[in-house]
Amino acid sequence: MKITSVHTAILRIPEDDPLADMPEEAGRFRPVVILRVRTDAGIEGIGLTFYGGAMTGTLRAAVDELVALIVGDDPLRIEAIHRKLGAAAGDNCGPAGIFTLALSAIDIALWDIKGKVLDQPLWRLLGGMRDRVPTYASGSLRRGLTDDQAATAARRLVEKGFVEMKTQMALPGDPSPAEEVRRVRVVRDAIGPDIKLMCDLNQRWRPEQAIDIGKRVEDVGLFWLEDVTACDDYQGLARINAALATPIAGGEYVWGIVPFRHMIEARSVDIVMIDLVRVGGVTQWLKVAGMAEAFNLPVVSHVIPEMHLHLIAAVPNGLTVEYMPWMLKLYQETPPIERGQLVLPNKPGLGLTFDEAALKSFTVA
Ligand code: SMN
Ligand code: MG
Repeated sequence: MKITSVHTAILRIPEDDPLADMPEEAGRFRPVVILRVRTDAGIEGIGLTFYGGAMTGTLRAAVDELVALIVGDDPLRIEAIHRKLGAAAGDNCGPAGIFTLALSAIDIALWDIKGKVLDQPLWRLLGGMRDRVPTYASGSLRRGLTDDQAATAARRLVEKGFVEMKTQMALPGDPSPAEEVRRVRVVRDAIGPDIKLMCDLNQRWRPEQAIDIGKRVEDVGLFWLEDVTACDDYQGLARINAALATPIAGGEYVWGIVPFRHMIEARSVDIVMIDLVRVGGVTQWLKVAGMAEAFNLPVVSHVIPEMHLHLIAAVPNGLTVEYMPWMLKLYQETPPIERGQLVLPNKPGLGLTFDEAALKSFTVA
């Protein structure tokens, strides 16, 4: 089998909040690069990538330049393609940033093709540990909301049937520790004790702040505290992790597979979060999951639940899928949630088909 043609586009997706209808700022868009890879067997694989921000045109160009190099190649030889693209560019201008983001879109599309060729959904092809996975609502309970808005949004999520959800501290401005604690208690009080509640700091605390506020919120019973300080301060994270009873999660901000080794060896995190586009695609995501398994650690996903559910379901140490609904509108159909769990699709590959009308309405270039 050979890759015969490739196509990319840039889309702008509205930044709304479909889960709790509590957008922080209306009228904003997220840029995404989508990729289609076609083969001589008539099979098409889809992939995408993002985080390019104001450099999304550059990211698209990187995908175009890299994917052009594999036209004519066998799409099932994914490691060989990684090596080829590394030698062509990434070994010199990588391993992080635009190269890895572009590589991930290609890797995802190749795995979609492999699933379709073998007529298996990815989660079964990659391990098939379970056919339903826990999921948590994300993107609604943001730090920029007022306490009242956060409480209302949290109650809406419970009404919608979510049994796990994520909020944020590190509030805007220069909040006191007491203000930080107040916010997370407002959310906990709105949802009651039985809902799993995670909290993201997005690297905004210093280690001593994380230890101080982390101790003050221990009785809130958080399922995890995420990215409590700079993502690559492995020693600082380890100090925080040792000081707090609440599990520490991290990993979404690091690139490729090697930083996870340092993070895990330093005992910086209890829960390893792996981002499909920053890690280098499905191929590399699975390697990090295996590394975490060897250290007796669970893994969780970051954004794009419609793809990540396959990976969390495939591996034995998958814990929960972040239900961040940004990109769901790109597809004709996305996996349903039943009793707080995502139901894995039985269609081959990713099981996703672009909604052509939606793509048209979001396409800018
Ligand atoms: C997050 C970060 C960047 C983009 C989207 C979401 C956040 C999360 O850290 O974990 O959801
Ligand atoms: Mg996060």
